[in-house]
Amino acid sequence: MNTKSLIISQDLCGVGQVSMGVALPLAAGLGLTPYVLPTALLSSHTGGLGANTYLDLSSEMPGILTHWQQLQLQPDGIYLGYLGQNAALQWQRWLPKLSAPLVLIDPVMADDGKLYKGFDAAYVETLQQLAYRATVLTPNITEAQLLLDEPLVALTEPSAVMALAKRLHAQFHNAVLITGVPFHKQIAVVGMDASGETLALAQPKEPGHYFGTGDLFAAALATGLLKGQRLRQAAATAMVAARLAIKATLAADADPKYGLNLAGVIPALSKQLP
Ligand code: PXL
Repeated sequence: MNTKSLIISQDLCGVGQVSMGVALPLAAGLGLTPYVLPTALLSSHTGGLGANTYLDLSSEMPGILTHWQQLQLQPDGIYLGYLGQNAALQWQRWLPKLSAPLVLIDPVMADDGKLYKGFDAAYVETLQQLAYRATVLTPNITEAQLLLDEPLVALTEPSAVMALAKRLHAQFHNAVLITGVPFHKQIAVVGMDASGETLALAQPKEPGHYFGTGDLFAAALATGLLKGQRLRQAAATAMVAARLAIKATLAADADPKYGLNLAGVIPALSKQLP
């Protein structure tokens, strides 16, 4: 098969386009072959749209993955985002049984010093175990601190964030990109590649909070890497994707709780990617 294949495993939210709702159109629209493994079905994301439903789909995962093994799919990449505790435990069992050159884990569980609704210390521990199997990790600052059992403090100095990325790299031996790093009036991604070479990229920050931006960043990063970009280049591509989507959301005057406007992202990225 010429096209690269990517297992995408995270939740599917009916309203509030985040996680699978972002990753699937992006990966498919850019020509990857997605293998879709939803971990939960929610009426909406959990970030302030009211009383969301939550159907845990983790009990389906062993059957699905067993079938995929029979198909001998040999994915080029595996991308894990928001999972939920039971699905994270399934991945702890299943990741060692699969092999893929790219294993991108976005340890979605917290932001701004707080765990998201529904997550607890046991979830943090499971994600710490999973992180050892990642080839690329994309936490925000809070998630990076949780992965390292460090106090959840705001970091304002880029050097402190770089030091955090170095500690993650030393602990988990993979490429690390810490996302959403505030840097004056900009927003930065700070980290290092698998060999320990550092990188820091910044771009202007739009005011406000945009749901799904981290998910879009991770999905675009996975796509860029599978299409042969180096980490720095793929991170730059993913930052452009996030900025374009935020600008389109702003231009449409849409409530950002309902997710990002992806209309311009796929044409723009397909020009940058082979
Ligand atoms: O965008 C991250 C995310 C993914 N999945 C669910 C969420 C969120 C953030 O709120 O609630 C269910």
